[in-house]
Amino acid sequence: MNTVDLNALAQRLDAAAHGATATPQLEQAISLEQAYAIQKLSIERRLARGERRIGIKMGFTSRAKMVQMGVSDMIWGRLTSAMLVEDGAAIRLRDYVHPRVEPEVAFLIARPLAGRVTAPQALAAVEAVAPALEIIDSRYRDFRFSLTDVVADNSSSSGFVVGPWRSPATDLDNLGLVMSFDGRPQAFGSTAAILGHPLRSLVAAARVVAEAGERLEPGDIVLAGGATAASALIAGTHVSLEAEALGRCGFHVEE
Ligand code: OOG
Ligand code: MG
Repeated sequence: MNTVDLNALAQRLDAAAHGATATPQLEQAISLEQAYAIQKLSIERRLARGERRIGIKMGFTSRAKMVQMGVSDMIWGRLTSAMLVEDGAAIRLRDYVHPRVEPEVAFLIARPLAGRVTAPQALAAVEAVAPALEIIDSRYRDFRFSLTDVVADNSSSSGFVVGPWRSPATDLDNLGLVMSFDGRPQAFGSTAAILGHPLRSLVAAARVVAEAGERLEPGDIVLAGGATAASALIAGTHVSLEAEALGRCGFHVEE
């Protein structure tokens, strides 16, 4: 275990993401702690290129996602400014390896939040909530990975679109979600699929960042996790999410 070159693996995963080229699954067995260390080192490479840290994403917070990927532990990853796609903007398929999209909910943080908090305490730290689409892109060949592989690969973070921000008083319990490709429904879900209530994902986010010695900062965005299985992106399509009580967001996919 001690012979794992964390920096070399971080560099390899960062290069795969930056160059939009697939890399083989990690050949060595690594611990979860080492996987998060690789993730942190790979993000430091992005920050060194001028990207800013803008929040975190939670993963495998719904059964649908766990079943699709065969991973049953919650994971998290870091979001940077380069991953933010403006609502309504276009992305280019060639900038990714094999991107997929999934419907999510986003929280905007108003006050520092970290550690073991209750759902009301977490909600009190929220400035606003919004519908969101996460563009995930595993840097691993065939989009296949183990738990530690995906954590090292920043939990497949590659892009995200956030819709209009709404009052944190918006009740997030069991809101219908429809993700469409060119107006045709592609996936149906509910915010209740996210740990029963998306706020539980924020509670978990506060705990995991604290375990990493960090905290959620004012202005941070937290993605609660996909409510449905992810769908592969197709060039020439318009992807949209219609979320009950939250509104819509979307983006175009170019070649
Ligand atoms: C890992 C990322 C999981 C989610 O919302 O559950 C995730 C993956 O599926 O590649 O983003
Ligand atoms: Mg996700």
